[in-house]
Amino acid sequence: MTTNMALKAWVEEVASLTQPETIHWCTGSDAENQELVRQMLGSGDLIALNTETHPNCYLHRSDPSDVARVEHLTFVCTSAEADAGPNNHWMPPQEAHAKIDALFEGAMRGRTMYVIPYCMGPIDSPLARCGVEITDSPYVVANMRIMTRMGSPALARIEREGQFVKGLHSIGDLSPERRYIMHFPEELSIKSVGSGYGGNALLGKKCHALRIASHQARSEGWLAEHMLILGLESPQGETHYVAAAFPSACGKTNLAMLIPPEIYQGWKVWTVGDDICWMNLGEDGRLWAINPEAGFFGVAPGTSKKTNPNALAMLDRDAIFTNVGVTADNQPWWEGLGRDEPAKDWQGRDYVKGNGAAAHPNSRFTVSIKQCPAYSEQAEAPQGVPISAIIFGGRRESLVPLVFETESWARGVLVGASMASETTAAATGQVGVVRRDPMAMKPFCGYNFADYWQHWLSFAEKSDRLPKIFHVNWFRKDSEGRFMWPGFGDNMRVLEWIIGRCKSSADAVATPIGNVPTADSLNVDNLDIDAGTLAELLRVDRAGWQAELEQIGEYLGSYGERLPEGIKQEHRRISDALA
Ligand code: SAT
Ligand code: MN
Repeated sequence: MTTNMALKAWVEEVASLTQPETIHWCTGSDAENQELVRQMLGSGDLIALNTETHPNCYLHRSDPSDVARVEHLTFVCTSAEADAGPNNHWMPPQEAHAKIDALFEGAMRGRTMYVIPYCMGPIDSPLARCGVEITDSPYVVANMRIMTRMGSPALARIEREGQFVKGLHSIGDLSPERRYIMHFPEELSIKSVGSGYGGNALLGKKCHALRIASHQARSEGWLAEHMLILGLESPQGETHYVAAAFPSACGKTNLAMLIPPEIYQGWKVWTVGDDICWMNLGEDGRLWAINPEAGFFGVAPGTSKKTNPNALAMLDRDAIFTNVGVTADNQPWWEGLGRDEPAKDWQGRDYVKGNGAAAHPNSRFTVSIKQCPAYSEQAEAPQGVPISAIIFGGRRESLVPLVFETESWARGVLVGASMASETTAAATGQVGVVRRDPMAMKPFCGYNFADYWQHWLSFAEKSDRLPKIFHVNWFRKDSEGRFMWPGFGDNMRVLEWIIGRCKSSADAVATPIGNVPTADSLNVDNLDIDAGTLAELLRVDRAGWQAELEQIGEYLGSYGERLPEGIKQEHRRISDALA
């Protein structure tokens, strides 16, 4: 229980609405986790995997109609519709409460209601924020235990500070017709019903750490972003930290823990986070970042010894797998693993070749960040890490160069605001359609994008030591549909150039959209890439960009009156330079 009266009253109120059989306050202890796992093995919520190859690893199969985020059922419920913006689905708060409370009525009958106090960020960090999730899903508890600092220390902080974000979750009847994910940023609260999957159900993640936190960050003067954080250490022992925003399922986890190619002797990448980044200005004028999460909820398919050896190394113990296939000897399996054969698919059916994928394309692993071989001790630093460069990137098979540097903060904000990417399986809906995904925050910004861009722009008035902003694209394809850039570990070459630009030691050519590497400033030693392909990857196609800028202008124009002058100005400047 708790000494915080607001929390106590809320738990009582929720219990009388949802009518659980029992209430369990989570402490986060090992014994508690073991008991939960035991119960879930009994109920079939978890399936034990091969204990020799994968000790303490479990498989969860979600309902086949519940396998990804559902953006069309996700609402931001501010009092004024314009505050949620054209980028969000909106409902008036009262109507939203009424609609969703009706679905919570009696929803936990016969079930245990878990109360999960959690902290997003290092437990003693001034940048961290706490929340409490109430859920009837033991699977959510097990995941929150890995993904957040959960249990007694978080409750102690809540009792000290008094403030916390309220998250109410029930799997309900898992029916897509009775599924909603509602956010009430003005009340610092979240209500989610009808889904047990990932970002819909682990409320600390996208719901709190992005949608609610972005809203909070705006009023408090910081940034809550959909970014990985990595440290790049040179052979001389100098470490630069980089934050990078890519849409879901575009390789953030791989980039966050990449292993540099052999020619990069003595270089090392340190992982601080793979998905979310909270940044605040330090007294020194630099942006300091923390990873609010404590684990990875990573995409399994495509993860192999070749693409991400660090990920593979952390997945052979103490991990939860969701919707992957299994081999005949009960090891987890997914497309692109590059070893063994599946015997059962993600729905537990016998695997038949040619009859669909064994692992769902949005199948996931949940694992503690501390198991990552590249784990950075700085992930626990209360003050965070100082960011030298911010990278934006999308999945674009044409036009967008491998990398370019923006000439100023305001230009970087425009480039972030104009980002576009092909959609992926991380959300339900069509895959492979190019859509605008500003700062990779389209599904996650808890308020009007126009105000969000203004908030970003405002940092230039507060500091002259802000990070440099870059844009990258690992996903260019040639006329035969083959990827032109090898990606994965070789992205190190682009990171080196980026850090080189931050230190004024790497060369660049100015173009209307920004600075691209000179032919010899990007290290392509030992890389099987011909000069023509490299030139194409770095080329700025004027006519193509003119058309792109026109589309960007139309998109930005849809934000109407609220669109910041600074954004219009930068858009005009690039358009003029291209004319
Ligand atoms: O399901 S999550 O929203 O947590 C994963 C993602 O889409 O990035
Ligand atoms: Mn994400």
